[in-house]
Amino acid sequence: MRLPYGAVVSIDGARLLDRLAELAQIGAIEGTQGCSRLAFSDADREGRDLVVTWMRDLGLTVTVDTVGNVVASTGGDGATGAVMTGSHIDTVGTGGRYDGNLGVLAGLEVIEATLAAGIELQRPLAVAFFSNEEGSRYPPDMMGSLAYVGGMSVESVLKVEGADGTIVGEELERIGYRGSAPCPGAIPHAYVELHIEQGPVLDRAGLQIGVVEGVQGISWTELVLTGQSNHAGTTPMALRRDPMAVAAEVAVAARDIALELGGSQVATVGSLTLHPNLVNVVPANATMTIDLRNTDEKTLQLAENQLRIRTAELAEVEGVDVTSRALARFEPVEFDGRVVNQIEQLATKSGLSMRRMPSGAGHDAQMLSRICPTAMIFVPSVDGVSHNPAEHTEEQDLIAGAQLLADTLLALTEVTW
Ligand code: HGY
Ligand code: MN
Ligand code: MN
Repeated sequence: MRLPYGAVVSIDGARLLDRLAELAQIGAIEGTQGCSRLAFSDADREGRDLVVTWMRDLGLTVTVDTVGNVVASTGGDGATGAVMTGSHIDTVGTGGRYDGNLGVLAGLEVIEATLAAGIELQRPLAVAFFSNEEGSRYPPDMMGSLAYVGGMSVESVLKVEGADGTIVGEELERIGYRGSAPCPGAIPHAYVELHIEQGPVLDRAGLQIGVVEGVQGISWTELVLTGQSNHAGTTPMALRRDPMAVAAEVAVAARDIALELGGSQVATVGSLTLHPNLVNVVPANATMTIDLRNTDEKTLQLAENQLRIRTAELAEVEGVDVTSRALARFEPVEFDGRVVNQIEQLATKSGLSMRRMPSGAGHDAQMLSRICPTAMIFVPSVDGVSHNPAEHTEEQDLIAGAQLLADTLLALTEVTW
């Protein structure tokens, strides 16, 4: 039976919720509903194995590429010409159970429901999970999807060294996901990603759906501040070259710059390591990361420049040396208006409350938008909390988002660009 335009398949919400719960058991964080599955860790491998088993059980063609991206398709040739969906199943170290996982498992559910309904589609459907979306163990974030679209060579991905001193290529080999499918990967007809909002906007407004128009720009920098290790008791304050003092001032400066610029500007110092990190030793060096984001590229550059100048001034006064390394830099992305409109029309048709909005978080969709018409669907995060084991989205919102994803993917199989 051919799918008449706009007719839909109804997803099985209970099956989706069961899979989300089962996957969340892998790397579960004791006493919370969150999980920890850092990219290419044993927990990541276990999660991958479970999802690949579900994909294979549906009889899908499953490919693993040279950086570990996994694509499952109803057609014979991966994602070529397919309407594609997906996200990631790696998490931050203190992650929730929905970040990324919802998009992958909802995509799988849409395919299962479509196959069960025996609907003949004009185009194949594909669902993917991309390697290392989080980037917290191995920068940059969205590493797998960036390579998938040709934005980072396989060779440079494989040699990235993690904060823990391990190497991507070796870890991929170790967990058995250094595949042979080509990367960059096949070009889909369209890509739509379902994701939790991870912010407070929808929850505060009491809305069910975010129709995502784009993703804000991201700038990750690592600073190494080098001073002079010294005795905490005998070294007069005037003789110190204390990198921790500079790190503290840089963190406050980053926050002040974001507050002064206002709007969507955010600044985060998420990691700080001191050496030798001992109670009675003035540190030798401090390594810190700075995450700056803005929906506007010019303002993001302004924030970067202001912080760079401020850091140099603060270091100079203290006699501390600064080296900086860019860990990730992505300009703001605008999604394809045709796909955004399609989502909005179908959400309206389904009577869902919604609003258009940008994404504050990075997503694989921002990379796929380089090679095909792309957009995203958000569902609310309770209290806007994410990257936290307490991350939560209500069941009815998870199911409504997955159903809208089904409606959108199937409608896009009927659209020619
Ligand atoms: O950093 C991000 O926005 C995403 O969670 N990787
Ligand atoms: Mn995510
Ligand atoms: Mn995330």
